[in-house]
Amino acid sequence: MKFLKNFSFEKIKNGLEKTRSNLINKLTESFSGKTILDEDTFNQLEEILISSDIGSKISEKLVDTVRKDLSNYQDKSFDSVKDSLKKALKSILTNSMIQSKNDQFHNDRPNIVMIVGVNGTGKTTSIAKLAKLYKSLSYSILIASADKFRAAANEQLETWAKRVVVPVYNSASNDPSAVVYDSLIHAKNSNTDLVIIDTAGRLHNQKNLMDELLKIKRVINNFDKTGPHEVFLVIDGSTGQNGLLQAKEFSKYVNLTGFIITKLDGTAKGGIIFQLVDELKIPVRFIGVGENIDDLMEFDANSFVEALLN
Ligand SMILES: Nc1nc2c(ncn2[C@@H]2O[C@H](COP(=O)(O)OP(=O)(O)OP(=O)(O)O)[C@@H](O)[C@H]2O)c(=O)[nH]1
Ligand SMILES: [Mg+2]
Repeated sequence: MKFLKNFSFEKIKNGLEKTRSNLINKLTESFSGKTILDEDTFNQLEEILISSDIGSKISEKLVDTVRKDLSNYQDKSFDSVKDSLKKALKSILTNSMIQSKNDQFHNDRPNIVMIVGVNGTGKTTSIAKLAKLYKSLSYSILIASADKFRAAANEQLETWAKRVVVPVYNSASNDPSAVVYDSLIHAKNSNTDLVIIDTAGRLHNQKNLMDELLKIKRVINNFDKTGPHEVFLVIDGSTGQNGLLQAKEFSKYVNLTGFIITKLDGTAKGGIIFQLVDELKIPVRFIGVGENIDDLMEFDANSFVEALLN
């Protein structure tokens, strides 16, 4: 991982504090002191997993795995349960995820990254955080200000971009696609490595706004038939099951290449990540664990699960 410099297990652990303590406290209560694990305990395990939004289907599968593992283990302590659970959770994430390489771009410049999602999930602030990460790899970056819907969207973007000293492309046009096209030309002329496109928040039932995404995609495609190279859906981790719906709806319009799951620090329902990956077969690429500029982490299945059950 190239972002290792920014990577902090401690931060992930702190960010997942609420999800972890929900899980660990309940698990400890259920399992401590038990030498025989009866059906009742396994049922409790399933309930605990469901309460962190891991989903009933996956929770059932996980419990089956733990039951099977434990019948083979000599040691039927809580630590064994945790070990088995960790293994099973990691395999959900690694089985379903295509190998995603956050630090590898194709050679033709600019690489085009589109950021989409419903209102207020953390798109704009995550873009600044992403820009900082990519800047640390010495990429030159331009952020396209293509949210023409919300008042003062551009000012907010400018403020965040200033903090990471990355230029923002904006124009007088009210048409997001026109801003995107102009920004790509500008990036090409200035030999910029990476264009990150900020888009307006939209709900899947706002047909005109969803259609606008198609138009932006077409404009990018006309500029470079291999683009957009990445389309990240930003999901607020605390919205739970609704995140699944968002992912399914946005997938109908754009070819999502990854998720950015934000606000994990504010929720006990971080288990939603397992459902998203399992059901949509789209990888989580970054996670947001706080409001500061360094609080976006590259997603790593191993660290995530370790932090969750530490
Ligand atoms: N605690 C916490 N807050 C976050 C995180 N990511 C974003 N936020 C906050 O979420 C709020 C909304 O963030 P924005 O980046 O403006 O969201 P947006 O998706 O661009 O919003 P719209 O453009 O209105 O759709 C801000 O107050 C952010 O600081 C995170 O990982 N943790
Ligand atoms: Mg925004």
